[in-house]
Amino acid sequence: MIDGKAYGFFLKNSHGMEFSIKNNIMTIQIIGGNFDMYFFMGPTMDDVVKQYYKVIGAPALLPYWSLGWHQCRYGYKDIWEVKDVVANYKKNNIPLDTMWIDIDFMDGYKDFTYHPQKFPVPEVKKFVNDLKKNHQYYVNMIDPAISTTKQYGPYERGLEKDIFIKDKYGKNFIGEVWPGKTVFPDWHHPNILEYWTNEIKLFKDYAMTDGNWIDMNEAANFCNGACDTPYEDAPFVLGEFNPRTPPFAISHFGTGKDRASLKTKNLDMDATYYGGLIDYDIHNIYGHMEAIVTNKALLNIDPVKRPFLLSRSTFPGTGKYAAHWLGDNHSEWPYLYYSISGMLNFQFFGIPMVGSDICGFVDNSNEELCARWMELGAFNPFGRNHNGLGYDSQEPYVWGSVAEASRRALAIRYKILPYMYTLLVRTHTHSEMILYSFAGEWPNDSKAAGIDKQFLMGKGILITPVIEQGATSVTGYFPEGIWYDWYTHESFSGPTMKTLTAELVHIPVHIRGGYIIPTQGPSLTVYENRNKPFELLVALDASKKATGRLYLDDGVSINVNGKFSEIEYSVENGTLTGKGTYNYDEDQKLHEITVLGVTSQPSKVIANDKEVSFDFSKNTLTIKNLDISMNADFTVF
Ligand code: MIG
Repeated sequence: MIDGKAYGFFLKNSHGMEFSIKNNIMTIQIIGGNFDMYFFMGPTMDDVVKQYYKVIGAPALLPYWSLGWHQCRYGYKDIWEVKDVVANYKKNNIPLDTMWIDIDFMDGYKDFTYHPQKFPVPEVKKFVNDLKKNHQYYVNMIDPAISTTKQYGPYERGLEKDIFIKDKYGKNFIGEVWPGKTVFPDWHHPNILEYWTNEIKLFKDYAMTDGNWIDMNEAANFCNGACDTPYEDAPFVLGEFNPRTPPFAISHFGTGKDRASLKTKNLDMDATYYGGLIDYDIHNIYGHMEAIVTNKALLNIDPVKRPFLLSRSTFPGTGKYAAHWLGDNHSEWPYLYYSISGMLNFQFFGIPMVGSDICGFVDNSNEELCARWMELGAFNPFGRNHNGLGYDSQEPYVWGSVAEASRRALAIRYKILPYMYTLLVRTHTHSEMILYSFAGEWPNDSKAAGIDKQFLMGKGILITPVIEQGATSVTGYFPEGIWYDWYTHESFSGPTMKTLTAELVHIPVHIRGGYIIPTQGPSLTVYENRNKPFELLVALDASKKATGRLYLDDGVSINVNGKFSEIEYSVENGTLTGKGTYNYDEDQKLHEITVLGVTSQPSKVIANDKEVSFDFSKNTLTIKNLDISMNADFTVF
């Protein structure tokens, strides 16, 4: 940002590179490829993002259910423990849409297998059926590396198709990952899609998954280069290009003198892909290519439904194929804080469906941290509690206060799901974002520019999380406009700094004057939520105006065949209107409208030509028991 104007630049290059900033000068050192640069001239942050998405591709159309709550951990010991987790969520009245299983389900950590004792297929099948009955979902993990165990189908079939990455000598490149010695699929191979589709299909025949998680796809390797042909790096010779000794050592596992060789925990730089490509040139797109191939494989298997993928490694454009989580964080307060800027960055990067490992991955979490993290987590676009191997359980019901904090914050999330889903779809259709930063939204407000502890969900809801240990209040900045407390509907005007009390189970949330938020529920699953009547929360600005919108479709089809509705709401001159195009047949009706910021009591309220009863107190007008169709225009004044 310069003088309130936003601009961006994108260097499209898959080579190793290093950026450094010293004395306000940025130096970029790249070890190969083209100098393919784009400049985006804004002038708003939203424009820059739109311009960038135009180059890299807009985010994927994701299923509605993926906005529900997700639970995961590394280290669930068997399928019975996983079932208990689902049951405990229900017992504690905490919403849960999707249950995840990490590599623990695998037999010897081999992809596409289930452990015969701990995760026997018939039990997993029953688990999946029970989830289906409750309209809940199941996602599990696929790592790229394929075990070289003899008689292991995915390996044997891959050998037959000859689709693994080769080493310098032309034989399959051997690394090591969780299952021991492995080979790596070559995503550039013309037969890879057929191979990968078949493996995933066979795997899904054991137990149907609703999505997959692709991890370790940097590609990570436990050896430094090939395990079977290790070598020492030779010194760089001027005038001779050798991928094993690049002319400039970018920072890799260390900086300065400690920079490691690029093969460290990696493939060899001369590991070779189809057509002679070497890892030196395309290392950085390994995960991106896996996301593309896996997305296509899921579509081959089910051409109707929107694929849901979560990828650890990403590249510009990956958002078109997968969501992302911020990777292995620690169960410590600073990581709660960093997760905010992490999520905001990924809005710009084209993967707006993003979240952190809620309550923390590495180390034991604790009651206070986990309560605060669940509160903020409720406003992560991708909301998933995830824990590392061997650490204390941290599901939200483990501590009473965390359960309560989760129920309260997730009640808001589920209530605003129609609003969030509209945001999610518009990332795909209009290159918009889900979360917005203060810097982008108030470019001419110098105080807003420095705010990295608060953010907006859409443009109408402001989140002020507590991210400090021991705090029972939080000071936030509220830019120009009217701000309404989510819970009490009390309002105040910005710009102002405000200290808000926030007991352990409370996260401050404000509605921005000028916005109309469509809501439903809250319930404990997305499915139940969608079977609840709609309400509108109208927050008037100083000129007594407000706008909002709602997008509706079946939430799962990749091609909705024109069956969607888009409604624009607006309040002007004391009249609320809903106008739209209606091609999705919505059963639920609009039952309630709450208008915040009404200064005098109206003498009567007329909804679609009929006089209706209302309540008025403390500048809030509430109209209940309405029965307005979601499939037609309406007027209320
Ligand atoms: O080396 O699959 O980032 O989320 O739980 C660990 C086990 C491999 C790393 C992922 C993490 C996941 C874990 N994986």
